[in-house]
Amino acid sequence: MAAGELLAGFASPTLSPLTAVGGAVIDAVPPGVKDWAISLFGTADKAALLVGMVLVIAALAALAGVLERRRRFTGAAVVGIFGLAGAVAVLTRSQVTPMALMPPLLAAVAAVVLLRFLVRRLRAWDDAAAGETTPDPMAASSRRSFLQALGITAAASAAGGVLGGIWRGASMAVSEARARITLPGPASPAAPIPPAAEPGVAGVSPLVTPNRDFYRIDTALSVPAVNPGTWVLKVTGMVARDVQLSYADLLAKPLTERHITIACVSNGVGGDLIGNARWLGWPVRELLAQAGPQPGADMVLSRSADGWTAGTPLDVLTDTRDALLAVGMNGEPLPLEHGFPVRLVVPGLYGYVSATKWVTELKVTRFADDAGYWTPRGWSERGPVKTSSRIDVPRSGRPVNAGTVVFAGVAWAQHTGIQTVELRINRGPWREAELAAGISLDTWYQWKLAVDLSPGQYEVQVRATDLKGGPQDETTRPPAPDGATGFHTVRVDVKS
Ligand SMILES: Nc1nc2c(c(=O)[nH]1)N[C@H]1C(S)=C(S)[C@@H](COP(=O)(O)O)O[C@H]1N2
Ligand SMILES: [Mo]
Repeated sequence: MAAGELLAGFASPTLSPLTAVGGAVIDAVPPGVKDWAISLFGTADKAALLVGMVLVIAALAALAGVLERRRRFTGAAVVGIFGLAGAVAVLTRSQVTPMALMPPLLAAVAAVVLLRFLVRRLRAWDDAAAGETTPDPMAASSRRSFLQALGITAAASAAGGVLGGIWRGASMAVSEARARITLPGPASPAAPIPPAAEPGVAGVSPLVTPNRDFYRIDTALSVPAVNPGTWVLKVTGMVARDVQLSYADLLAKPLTERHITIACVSNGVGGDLIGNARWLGWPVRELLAQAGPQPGADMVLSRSADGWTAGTPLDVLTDTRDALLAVGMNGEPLPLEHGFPVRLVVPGLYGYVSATKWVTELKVTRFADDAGYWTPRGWSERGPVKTSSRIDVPRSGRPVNAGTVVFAGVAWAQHTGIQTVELRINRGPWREAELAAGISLDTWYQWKLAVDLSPGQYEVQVRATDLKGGPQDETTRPPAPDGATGFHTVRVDVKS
């Protein structure tokens, strides 16, 4: 594995066999398993997958050793099949070149050679030890020879692994390029946040989510390292003119800055796969206007550097909303995990149909002809965000003191806005909460309600109504295929 990662590191970080196999696993698992993994591990899902892969590889290596010791080439066959699987995984990834086959093949060849080398020494020790009754110098020396070979192998793997860490050099180079960037000021700045927008109840998620706390969801096992100096965005497909844009071109445009709340379709009721940031970018509608979409086109298939795609309705990208080709997040260049150098941010749609990170192409097309990454995997073709609300405090199951209990949280209906938030206790009548001023229709709102509660157990639920009068859907549904619905419910234990 170290040999494969090492070669991939020198060639291109995107060729890492470990990453390719992990990526293939992510693409192949049924959507239900993906949901399960996200609910179990949250944003540690990738670390969990890597740990799982290392355990599986260790088990296979042990199996290969045991088999090879019993019968020549049986263990080598296990290793060979594993290398083949790695090669297939690499081939199914985007941007395949013959070079991409080299790391898994080298890994397999290195593994077979090492396995034969070690087992031969182990056998020599086996033979020398067989039938030995008194301490035998032959057995001792073959034992020493085996342990030496094992030690050398371990040391070489560790060194290879460390050197393989050089593959991170690419993303480090991109991190350094990012650190040197100074973003221009916005031609159209974000409206100031009204002080009343954040009533300041302790424990409520902050109105603007800091970058380090912003949820991250994507299929990229290793963060794509995209060099802003060579990045280009191509507008292709059903357009009057193909357009190309460099990072420098983009920074020279009159940029728009807006607070926009984005959410993941996998966010369960009450979940935290949602965040609000101040994005800086160029309106996508201006870029599309330059390209001139042809009549009949109704979708834009955006593609990222790692091949992931999203299908966004063309009218959403050309209407008056602030759909942005974003370069900045909360006053910084986009963090690498959030799509550096350029991503899409579209108010009102779930991320899987709109928020392409590391974006490199916008293909103007039709829903009848193309589909984004998640659509053939069982998720809806269209993904408008569903009106929803969440109770942040008190936390479910956390005991509170009798008397005045302050409930507070957030509610969202991006691009429509929130009209009211209501709470009900033990399925009693709905009571209207105090809704804080919003930043804009495209962001979430905070709310709070103080309630007098005597000691006991309470079930508290929240619901929101959007500014068009649309009520939050009360039917309990899972995230698939187009977003979870139902009321967030917390259980509160009030102590005397
Ligand atoms: N390249 C790429 N972009 C992507 C995705 C992805 O898997 N790959 N996932 C999307 C999904 S499902 C969501 S919810 C948002 C999350 O954006 P964030 O990680 O910046 O919060 O990114 C979107 N953009
Ligand atoms: Mo998502």
